[in-house]
Amino acid sequence: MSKAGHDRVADLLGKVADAASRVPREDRRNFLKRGLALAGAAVAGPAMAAGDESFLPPNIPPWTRSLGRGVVTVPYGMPSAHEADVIRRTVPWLTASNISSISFTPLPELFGIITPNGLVFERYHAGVPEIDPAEHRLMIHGMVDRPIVLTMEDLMRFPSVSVIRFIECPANGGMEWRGAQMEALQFTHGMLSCCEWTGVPLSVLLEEVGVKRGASWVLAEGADGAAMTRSIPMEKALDDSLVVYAQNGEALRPEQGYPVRLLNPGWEGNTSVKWLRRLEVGDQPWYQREETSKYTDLMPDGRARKFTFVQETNSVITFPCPERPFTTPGRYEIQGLAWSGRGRIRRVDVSLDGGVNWQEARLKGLVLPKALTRFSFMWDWDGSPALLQSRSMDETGYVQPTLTQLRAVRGVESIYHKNAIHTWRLDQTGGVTNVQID
Ligand SMILES: Nc1nc2c(c(=O)[nH]1)N[C@H]1C(S)=C(S)[C@@H](COP(=O)(O)O)O[C@H]1N2
Ligand SMILES: [Mo]
Repeated sequence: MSKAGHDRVADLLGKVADAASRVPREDRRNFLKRGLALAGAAVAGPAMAAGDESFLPPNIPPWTRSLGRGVVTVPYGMPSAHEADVIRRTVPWLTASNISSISFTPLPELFGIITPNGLVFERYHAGVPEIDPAEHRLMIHGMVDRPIVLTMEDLMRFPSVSVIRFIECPANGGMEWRGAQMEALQFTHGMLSCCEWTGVPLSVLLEEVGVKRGASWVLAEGADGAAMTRSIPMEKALDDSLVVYAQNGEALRPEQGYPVRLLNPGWEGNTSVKWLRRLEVGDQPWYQREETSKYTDLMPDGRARKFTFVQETNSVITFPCPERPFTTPGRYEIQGLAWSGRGRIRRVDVSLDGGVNWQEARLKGLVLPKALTRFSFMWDWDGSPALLQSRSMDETGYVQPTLTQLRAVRGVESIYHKNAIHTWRLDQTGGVTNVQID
């Protein structure tokens, strides 16, 4: 990149860094003020002035002395108003408009491994189409014995499965390849979600239509204005690809492909074509835009890696992080997320000194293949600065590389598949910043 290019990126990143470190905290402060004002206004009885502790134990607070709101006041439940800053956010300079754009999952604020439907990151190339499921069809044709056009009702008559799987855009963290540093976990790793998906195995649908001898690829096409199209090898299609219509117990959200999308577990998010309208069976890939000009990785020698489908193992510490700093010295549970497109997470190590010493973290709760896995590490923080890192290993034995190792192999021209070990610098105040070290 030219000097001017570097300056431009630095300038833009500076602005984002400012915005990122400023917005959540200010939001929260204003919000708490607003929340308290609201609480004071809504209840009968004494208003609570700042510093008023009359509602703290052993006193009885006003909301215990009055009736709350009744059922179906809110027919579709929403989070508490006090959670109003737990939202998807965008990086405004990243895309020219919000039609072909991306929003990021608020990873710092989430618990467990499931991403709530309203917080799943969004990526679309031509906006969210308005689709009436009654008018939607899925056509399966090409090298098949019995081409079909399915209604949603037809599709839902096939036996279904439900699985918990992550979706990650391979551009996640891509801004960091050339040294750019986003000062918020939401922006360094937030093109990532994990839901319980329900639908029909693609293998079942392919069996229904009868794949002809010699067929080896499946083309998936979306019904959005971008008509997004990707070539999927038959091996994957018959292994664990799913045609899904539900996420986390309810119909897909419009942003996630309502009424139906393809899900290629563990593979780059781009292959999970949303608003799925067509599957064509063929004997070679179609070399669409999204697998040639985009979603290929430019190597130092000028050649490009193509069909880089798998999201290799990655991990990040989610607490502490820039949005959720430590406060006073004391005992903390460091937490984070690890995932691998090749299967289960076998092990996660944590370093407090920038990768010199490593200690094994505990894997919490469910450890599922191709799903987010939460890890935890108890630490007595004495108030000294530290360089916090996590390093995951998946069940194939593959270990997350350092940024230096990754750059040595791939150079710095890539955008996609940055799965390097991430470093947070913890300072004496408990504040956290994004740093890159060897
Ligand atoms: N039809 C269609 N499918 C699409 C896209 C799109 O623009 N159109 N974007 C893709 C990309 S680049 C990603 S990363 C994932 C994101 O899925 P999500 O929006 O459900 O998080 O959807 C993929 N499927
Ligand atoms: Mo993507």
